[in-house]
Amino acid sequence: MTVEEDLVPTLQPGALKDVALPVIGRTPPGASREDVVAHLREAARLVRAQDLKMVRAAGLGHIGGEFSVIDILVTLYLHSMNTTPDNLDDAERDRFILSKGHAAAALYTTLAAAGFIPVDQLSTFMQPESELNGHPARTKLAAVEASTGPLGHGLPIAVGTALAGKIDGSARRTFVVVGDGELQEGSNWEALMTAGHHRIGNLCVVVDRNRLQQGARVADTKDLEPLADKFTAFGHQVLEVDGHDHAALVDAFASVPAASGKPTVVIAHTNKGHPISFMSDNVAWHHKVPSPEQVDAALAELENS
Ligand SMILES: Cc1ncc(C[n+]2csc(CCOP(=O)(O)OP(=O)(O)O)c2C)c(N)n1
Repeated sequence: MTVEEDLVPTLQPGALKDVALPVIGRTPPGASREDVVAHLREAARLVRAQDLKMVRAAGLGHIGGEFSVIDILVTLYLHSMNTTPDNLDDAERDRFILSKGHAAAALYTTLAAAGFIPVDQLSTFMQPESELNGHPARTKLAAVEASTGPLGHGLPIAVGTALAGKIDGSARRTFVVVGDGELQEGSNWEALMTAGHHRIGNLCVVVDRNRLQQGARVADTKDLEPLADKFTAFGHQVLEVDGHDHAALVDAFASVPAASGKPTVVIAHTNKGHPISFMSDNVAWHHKVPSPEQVDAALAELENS
C-alpha cells in the first residue's frame, strides 16, 4: 500500500454512536495525591478511547502523536492550569497552546472531558462545517488560544503570550506543547532565544519527546541531542519527566517557574501510540487510521490498562 492509499479517508459517521465520554472535570480541591493521579489516569484512559473512535469515524487523524500527548493535556486541563470553562475571560487565567496542532483530536477530547466544549460536538470532528477542524482554529473555539498546524508557529506565539503576561505583571502562566520533530523548525530556536533573553519565567515549554516524527525517527532525520543542553544554553531551566507518569507531570507543572527569571522546559519522555501494544513507538502510526478490528483491539487494551 502506498502512503497516499493509506491516507484515503474512509468515513464511518456511524462509528461514534456508542460514544459516551463523560464530562470528567477537574481533580477535586483538596484531593489526595493518590486520588489526583487516579482521576487523571482514568480521564486519560477515557480520552484515548474517545480519540480512537473519532479518528476512525473521521477517517483521518494523528493517533500516534495524540496518544503520546494525552497524559500531558489531561494533567494540564484537569489539574495544573487554573483555566476553567467559566473563566476564559479572566485575564489572570493560564494560557495553553498546542503547537503540534496535528494532535487536535486529543485536544478536543480533553476539552470535552474538562467541560470546555460539549461532548456531543466531538462527533462532528472533521465533518463539513465543523468547528473541530483537523488542526485547532481559535476563530472557531473560544477555548483555543492560537490556531496551529503549520509546525514551528505555536511556540513563537506562546513566547509573545507569556511576554505579555510578564509586561502586565501577571502571575498567569503560558504552557505550550511542541513535538520533538517540530523542534527541527528554526523559528522555535529564535523564539526560545527571545524567551531566554527576556527572562520570561511564566513560560513553560513542554516537549512531547516521543522520538518519532512523520515517517521516521527524529534522530535519523535531524538529531536534536544534546537537547537539554541546548535549552540550558538558551537560558531555560530544564526538567525531564516520564510524560506518561501523571504524578511526575503534576510535580513538574506545579514547579513552574522552576527557576527565578528563567522559562521552564519540561522534556516529557513519551511513546507515540502509548499504551497500545501495536501502536507504541511504531512510526507507522503517525497518521494511520485504525481498522474496525484494530479499534476493538485497542479499546480492549485500554479497558485493561
Ligand atoms: C511546517 C510544517 N511542515 C510539515 C508539516 C507536516 N507534518 C505534520 S506532523 C509532522 C511531524 C511532526 O513530528 P513531531 O513534531 O515529532 O510530532 P509527533 O511525532 O509528536 O506527532 C509533519 C512533518 C506541518 N504540519 N507543518
